[in-house]
Amino acid sequence: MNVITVPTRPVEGQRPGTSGLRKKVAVFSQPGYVENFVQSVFDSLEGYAGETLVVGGDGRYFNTQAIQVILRMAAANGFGRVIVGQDGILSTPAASCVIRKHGAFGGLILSASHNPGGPDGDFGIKYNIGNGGPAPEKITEAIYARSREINAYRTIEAPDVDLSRPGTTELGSLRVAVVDPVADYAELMQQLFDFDAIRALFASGFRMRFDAMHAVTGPYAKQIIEGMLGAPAGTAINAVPLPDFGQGHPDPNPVYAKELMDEMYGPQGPDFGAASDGDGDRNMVVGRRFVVTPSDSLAVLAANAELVPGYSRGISGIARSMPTSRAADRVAEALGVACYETPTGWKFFGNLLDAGKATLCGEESYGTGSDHVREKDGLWAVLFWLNLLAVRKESVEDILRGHWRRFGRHYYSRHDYDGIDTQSADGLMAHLRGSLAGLPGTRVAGLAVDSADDFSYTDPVDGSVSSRQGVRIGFVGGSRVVFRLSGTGTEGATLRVYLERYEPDPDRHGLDPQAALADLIAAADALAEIKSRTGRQAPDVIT
Ligand code: VG1
Ligand code: CO
Repeated sequence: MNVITVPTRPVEGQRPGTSGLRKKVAVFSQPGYVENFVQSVFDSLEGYAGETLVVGGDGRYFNTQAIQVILRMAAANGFGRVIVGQDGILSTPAASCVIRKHGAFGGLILSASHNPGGPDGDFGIKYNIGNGGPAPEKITEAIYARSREINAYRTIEAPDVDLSRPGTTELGSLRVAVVDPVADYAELMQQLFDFDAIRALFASGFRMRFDAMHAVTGPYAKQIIEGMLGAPAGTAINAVPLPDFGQGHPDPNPVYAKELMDEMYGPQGPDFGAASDGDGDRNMVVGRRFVVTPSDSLAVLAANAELVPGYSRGISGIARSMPTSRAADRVAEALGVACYETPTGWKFFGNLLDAGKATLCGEESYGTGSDHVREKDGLWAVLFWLNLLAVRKESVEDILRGHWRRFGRHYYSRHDYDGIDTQSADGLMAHLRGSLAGLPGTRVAGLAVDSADDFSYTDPVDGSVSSRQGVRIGFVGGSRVVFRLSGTGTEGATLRVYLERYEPDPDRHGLDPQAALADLIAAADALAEIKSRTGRQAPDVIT
């Protein structure tokens, strides 16, 4: 094997964000760009000689080109084996599953998740460690530091590997195993959920629609929901991964999953609807004419976990990202288990899961998961819901209404302002941070401020500190507004405003969420001067 050392120079801005490096395809396809980043990753790791690397992506444009580059570089850098999904496909949770099951050293996942794909769309690379989860900040910072001083990368001269057929080939001294991307994952799902009960549910005429949004979960949903669980053919729609996701925005929320929402709210809608994102780690769950917020979904799964075989012995704890509503906290309290509040991004759950401190995790951004892998897992959440529906024999709406009667309801919404000018966004956050000390005890838009801070997290396992993770303003009575800037966007800045109000009174559980949150929306604008600083009169996306 002839290893070539290619001289290179650092490129600007290869700093991994909330989940990996995400840029426009045009940026990723510059000569040497992928090579620089991948070499920076390898240079930041130790002890991988002869070890296994898992590689796969969500099928978006540039996926297979990047994979071929990675295979040659993995060979040149001394990995012993690469496990790669057939056609370059591996959903994010499936990659996590494969890393764990085969004891891999780590994995490279090619995805920009819910961001649009295609030649004008986005691409991304994320490194996951041996527990199957996203690299912690210590590693991503080392990768970034390395990318700023890199002067050479290693590769070999070799033809492309045929990814279209399962089997093993040699690439220099590297063994490349092309595997069925669904098999290991499907086996794990079978261990966690009562497939017989779900099969009986479908056999009884229960109707479901799963929208894969032309992204990676199509093959998984076809094989598991239609194949193994016997749902009628056509239950999974948009189920062939396309390089441009059919020109869509593969983000499973009521705004972008419009096709599914129209059907769920139409005449004779199915009993249950679900969708997943570009790389398969997000999920949206919908009943007939009834949306479930991700924060509520986490709380419901936690409250009912013992009904599902994989969690029948109970859960050890719950973890949620800071902006996620506190609906899960109430369940944790009732169950007598701990509830952890972490910064945004799945990497912060890894230590808690590894230490057995938490079993279930969730984020308001349509992310739910458990200790079965170390990523959020879209299809897992859908199967969990199916298992609950099969056991409880109630509608999604009835389950939620029962939950709110027991625990109270957390009205919740996120307002996103996309593609705003970076300077205005930074100015807005600086202004907010500067005002924090004077806020408690004052009134904003008629609401009494109780607390104000910039969230800082100390990892209870390794003691690492992550500061400046989002501005939180608490009001007397328990309502909350949170502000932070996105770490996954590729154009300008995205301001996220998270709004939450707790309502214990069951007679007031039927309000429209935006109406229920109206005074908080006004307070958010007064606090952050959103309209005047961004020039926007309204959010681009409300979820
Ligand atoms: C967003 C979400 C966050 C999620 C991240 C990655 O990050 O808010 O909860 O973990 O995307 O999700 P940000 O920094 O843009 O708010 V995925 O499905 O894109 O890997
Ligand atoms: Co995703």
